[in-house]
Amino acid sequence: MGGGGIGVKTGMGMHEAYIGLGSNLGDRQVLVSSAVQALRCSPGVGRVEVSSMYETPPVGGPAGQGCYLNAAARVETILDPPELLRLLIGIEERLGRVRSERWGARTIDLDLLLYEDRVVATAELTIPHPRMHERVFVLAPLAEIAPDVCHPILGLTVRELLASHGVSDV
Ligand code: A4P
Ligand code: MG
Repeated sequence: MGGGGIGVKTGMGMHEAYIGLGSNLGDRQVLVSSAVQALRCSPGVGRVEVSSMYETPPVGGPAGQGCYLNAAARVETILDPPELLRLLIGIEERLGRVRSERWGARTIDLDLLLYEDRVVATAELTIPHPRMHERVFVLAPLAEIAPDVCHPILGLTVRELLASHGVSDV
C-alpha cells in the first residue's frame, strides 16, 4: 500500500460526513478557521473541504447576541458517528467553548449534520442534526459544497431544502 503517507488513506473504511460550524464570540474568523485546521490535523480524518463563511443574524437564544459566522465542512473520516462527535466536542473545548445557556453566544459550535445516509437517534447523538433543515444558516453554506446530498429522512437534497426557504442560490 504505497503512497499513503501519514494520516488517513482513502478507500475502504472511509466515510463522508458534514459538519456545521458557527461562532459569535471572540475572533470569529480565526475560531472557525482554527476548528477547520484542527479537523484537518485530527487522527482518523482525511480530506476536509470547507465552504465560504457566512455572516448570519442569531436565530433563537437570548437577546443581544452578536451575529454569527457560519460555515460547513465535508470531512472524510474513518471515525464512526460517536467518535466523530467526541472529536467535535474536544475541538470545541480546546477552542475555549464554555456551555452555559442553550443557544447562547459561543466561541465555536460544531454540529454533526449528516453522516452518509445514516439515521442515528441516541441520547447523545441525533443524525441528521434535528434542526438542520429549518436553518438557512446551515443550509446555505452546506449547499455550496453539497447541493445534491440527500437528507436521509426527508428525502430532499440540500438544494431543495434551501429552496423550501425561498432561497434559490447562495
Ligand atoms: N448532540 C446530539 N446530536 C448532535 C449532533 N448531530 N451534532 C448533542 C452535535 N451535537 C449533537 O449541543 C448539546 C448536545 O447535543 C451535545 O453535547 C451533543 O451530545 P451543544 O452544542 O452543547 O448545544 P447548542 O449548540 O447550544 O444546542 P444545539 O441544540 O446544538 O443548538 P443548535 O441547534 O446547533 O443551535 N444562529 C445563527 N445565525 N448561527 C448559528 O450557528 N446556532 C445556534 C445553536 C442557535 N442560533 C444560531 C446558531
Ligand atoms: Mg451545537
